[in-house]
Amino acid sequence: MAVFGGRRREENGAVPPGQHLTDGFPVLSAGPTPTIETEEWEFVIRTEAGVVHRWSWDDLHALPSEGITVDIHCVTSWSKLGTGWRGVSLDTLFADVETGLEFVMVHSYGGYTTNLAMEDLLEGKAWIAYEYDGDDLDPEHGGPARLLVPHLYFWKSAKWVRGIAMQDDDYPGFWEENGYHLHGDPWREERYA
Ligand SMILES: Nc1nc2c(c(=O)[nH]1)N[C@H]1C(S)=C(S)[C@@H](COP(=O)(O)O)O[C@H]1N2
Ligand SMILES: [Mo]
Repeated sequence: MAVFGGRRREENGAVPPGQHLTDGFPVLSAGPTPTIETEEWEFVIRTEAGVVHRWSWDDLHALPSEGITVDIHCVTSWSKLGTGWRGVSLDTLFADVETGLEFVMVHSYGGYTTNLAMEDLLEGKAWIAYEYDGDDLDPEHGGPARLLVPHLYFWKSAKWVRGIAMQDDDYPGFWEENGYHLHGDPWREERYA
């Protein structure tokens, strides 16, 4: 067991440069935690043609879900290894979406936004997650549901996710407008622009 512990993994390079491990689960929110009833919750993808794909809470749960075990990395320098989630792959949600654009803006209940490239959302890289550690996702961690994009710094994993709008360029979201990097790869230390 010891060889799979944090220290050995750190020595193996599992922790990106400039990061340290935490066993806790810090809460980082730029504003108050919004209350969203699952009866009212919806997730939408809007294309450049104005087509809106819409999922209710029940619609989301009718889709195939995946258990996801991933390391997460906050730009404020904490990393947490082996976090366990359940959610629906963005590949599933984008299956019937017709778009020629390569960038998106992710929108949250409460107004938070973050920009992403399609290549960081598809092919098993991102999920709409609604369970953490076997339980419903806590509101403070983004419940009812959040985006999970673990290969990028955790500010890209929008809590209280509400929708995705296709955009024709990599226009910045909330933190990106305030100096964070447009992309945010922790292995390249893409922290600030
Ligand atoms: N809607 C929303 N999503 C957000 C944030 C936020 O302020 N609002 N903060 C981001 C940042 S900076 C981080 S590090 C993670 C923190 O998630 P946690 O509070 O579950 O640890 O959420 C990200 N997603
Ligand atoms: Mo963060």
